[in-house]
Amino acid sequence: ASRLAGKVVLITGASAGIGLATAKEFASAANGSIKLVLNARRLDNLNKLKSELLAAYPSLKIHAGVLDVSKVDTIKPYLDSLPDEFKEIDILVNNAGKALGLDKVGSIDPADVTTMFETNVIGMVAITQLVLQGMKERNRGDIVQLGSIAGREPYPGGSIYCATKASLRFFTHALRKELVDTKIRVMEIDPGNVETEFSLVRFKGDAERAKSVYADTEPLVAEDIAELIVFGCSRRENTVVAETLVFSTNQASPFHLYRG
Ligand code: 8X3
Repeated sequence: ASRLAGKVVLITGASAGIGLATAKEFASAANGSIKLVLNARRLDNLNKLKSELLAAYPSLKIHAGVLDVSKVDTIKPYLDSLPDEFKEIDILVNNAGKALGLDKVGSIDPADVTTMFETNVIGMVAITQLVLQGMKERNRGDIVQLGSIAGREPYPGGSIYCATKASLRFFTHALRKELVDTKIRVMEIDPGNVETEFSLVRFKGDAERAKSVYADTEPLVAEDIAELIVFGCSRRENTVVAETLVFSTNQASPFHLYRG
């Protein structure tokens, strides 16, 4: 835990799911001795999280602000507006991302194609480029990339989402190679099914359909992934947990999901 002390951690998409759980896990692992820069599209949820965390860990420093990474022109002004004590980002968690629909090619709403690529790829690349500048100057920092089994094994109905996560994967691995002569670590975590708002978003609010994804299984929960993120970031500085494929015990691929 002391390896995390005093670090500045920026988490995108921190208002729910894996992002929210990761904020809590960093706060807990560092016992409040950490600075969190939390952003998402919804400020009310972030403010709720902020007061909850500050009540539990009074020594925490938290900056909560609105950011939609898919609006790339807003990223630099957002980063420039951070108060000085939050400006030097040590850990960037690229968590914001989404799947929309399970439609087959030929029937995919072009707006969904654009939104998925803009959020999962274009926005992720844009914030990474900006945050990396300071990391390079300081010759330290961790970049944690939320990939997916979908980026390794494409499945029918997931063409666009899978393509965005495969893009993230190749971007991430090229980046690690570019940074091999630095102290900057690049980590990728590829989860299978995790029960969050992910499926509710994918099915555009259809709660029943979203629930059926996890029916009769014991899916991973957001905290499981948060623990792995914090584990990676709290290794000795010479250790890079380069990539982690993580399933619930019921799952072995997008196509192998045991429903007991
Ligand atoms: C989430 C995993 O397989 O539901 O990224 O697309 S999957």
